[in-house]
Amino acid sequence: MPNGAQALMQTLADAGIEVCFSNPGTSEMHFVAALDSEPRMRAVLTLFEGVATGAADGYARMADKPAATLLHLGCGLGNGLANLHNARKGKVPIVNIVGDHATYHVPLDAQLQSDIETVARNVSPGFVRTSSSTEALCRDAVDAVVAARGLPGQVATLILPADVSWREGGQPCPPPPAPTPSSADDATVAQIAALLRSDGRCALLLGGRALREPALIEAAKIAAKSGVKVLAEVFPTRLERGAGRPPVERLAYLAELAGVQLAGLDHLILVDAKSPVSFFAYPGKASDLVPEGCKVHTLSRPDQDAAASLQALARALDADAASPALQPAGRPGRPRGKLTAEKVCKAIGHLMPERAIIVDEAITSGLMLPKMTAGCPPHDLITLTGGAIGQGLPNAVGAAIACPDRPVLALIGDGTAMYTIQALWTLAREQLDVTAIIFANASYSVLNVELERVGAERIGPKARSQLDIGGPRLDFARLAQGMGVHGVRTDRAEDFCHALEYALSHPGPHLIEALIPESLSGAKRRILPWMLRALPNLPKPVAMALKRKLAP
Ligand SMILES: Cc1ncc(C[n+]2csc(CCOP(=O)(O)OP(=O)(O)O)c2C)c(N)n1
Ligand SMILES: [Mg+2]
Repeated sequence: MPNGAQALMQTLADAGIEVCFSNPGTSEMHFVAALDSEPRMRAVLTLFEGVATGAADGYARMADKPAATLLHLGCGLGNGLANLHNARKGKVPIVNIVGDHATYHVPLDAQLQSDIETVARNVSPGFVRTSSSTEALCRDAVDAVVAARGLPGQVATLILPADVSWREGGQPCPPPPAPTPSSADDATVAQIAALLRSDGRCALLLGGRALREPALIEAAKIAAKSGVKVLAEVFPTRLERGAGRPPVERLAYLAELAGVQLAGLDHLILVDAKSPVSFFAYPGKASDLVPEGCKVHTLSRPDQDAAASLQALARALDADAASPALQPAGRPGRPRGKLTAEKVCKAIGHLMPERAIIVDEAITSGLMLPKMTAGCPPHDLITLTGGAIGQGLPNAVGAAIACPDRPVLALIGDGTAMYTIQALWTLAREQLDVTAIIFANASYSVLNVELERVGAERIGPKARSQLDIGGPRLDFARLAQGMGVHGVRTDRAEDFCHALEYALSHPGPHLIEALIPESLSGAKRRILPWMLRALPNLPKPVAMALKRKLAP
């Protein structure tokens, strides 16, 4: 009979889990040893738990099924928490295997003893279980996989005491078939169809799975027939976009700009999306972004099939045969001269390869990315769903493992890059086809904008210094080289284009450090809060034009 760990490994593989992103310790040694008993399981070592969890997130977004993580007790899980939070917000499935002390060792309160379940509950509220016996372990694991894969996907945490892992008597357990999700019922579809036929101004707000191509096409057909506005949530888990696909207008990050997009609506119809709220609260500003008098309806909940629900709505509106508006192909020209964030985005638009996966954690430097890449060949866009930075490089690891035949471009702010810089080492070790582009503006630039926006009284040098990462100057090209990744540094658009062409034509990983000024600085930054405050009082076309200029 296999031991617990071997049976668990087989059970996970039987349930379709093929990758384990790990950072192990002593309590996980039997699980580590069991990796060699299961040829279907790929083991990917990361040098920090935040890389393991972020990689599992990126993997699941692209593979549409969970990976496992292997984490070391409460502290290891805690180190991985920020990216598990991002996965939770993105409704992404992950199965955490967290090692624990042997059951009889727990009461002794040894050095690494901590309350793992409490750490886990924050990110996996739907499933936290400490397996209590080797016999029950595989049943527990199947329950974890079932909970994780959803719909909606979620983070499930299985805590594995060392003795449960090492004892004989493991009993592999087959997974149940995945259930077929329901779609919106007839009454809901009929009610929403009636709204779309009425005189009221309506918008569909798409999130989660509704941002994949099949759902987008249905939404675009509905829009072609009924004139409904189609919006996407601010930070999509995975948005399928590019030439030949229906374009969709994303809600803006800045609440004031989102307010302009939502102004005047009578009905907001949610499709696998949350009703929109401001990212943060600001003194004197509304947190709920739904305009006064606008009613919120739900076509499809996160546990339902968004594409099928939209298809039912299209049928109810006789829109099945309507022609959806599709994004025409087109790329920006080749940028020249001194490098800026906008020129980096332009170069990416100019050179983006076919079937790319774009991970966007460029923060302020990515403002022009949507515009510059709209007409590029079809690609997937992964964004920062939970706002906890340090997601992008780990996501790129996971996305590249999920889709080994697709190029991955990870666009990362310099501040953000340092949270999980260890991901570079895993990129090199696994020889992943990832090009990381670091927007080196030597600043936590977005926080400078926020400092102006929150209305802080006086901003002194001590405050400013907390947002300035320019001294000592980070050297990302050398950090990359130190972790086995080919790295270059550039401050000219011509050189950047050459570096990107080289990276895209030679298997990765690569890192290109783009030395750029802040996108929002000086007068632009000072005027921004005033402009945002003025927006609600401007005529809508003027306000929309300003919105498009600031955040296209
Ligand atoms: C886990 C976590 N810690 C801190 C923050 C606060 N935060 C938001 S953006 C940011 C700095 C981003 O800097 P950078 O990546 O250089 O982008 P830039 O603002 O320069 O465009 C920080 C520290 C956060 N969002 N998440
Ligand atoms: Mg920065």
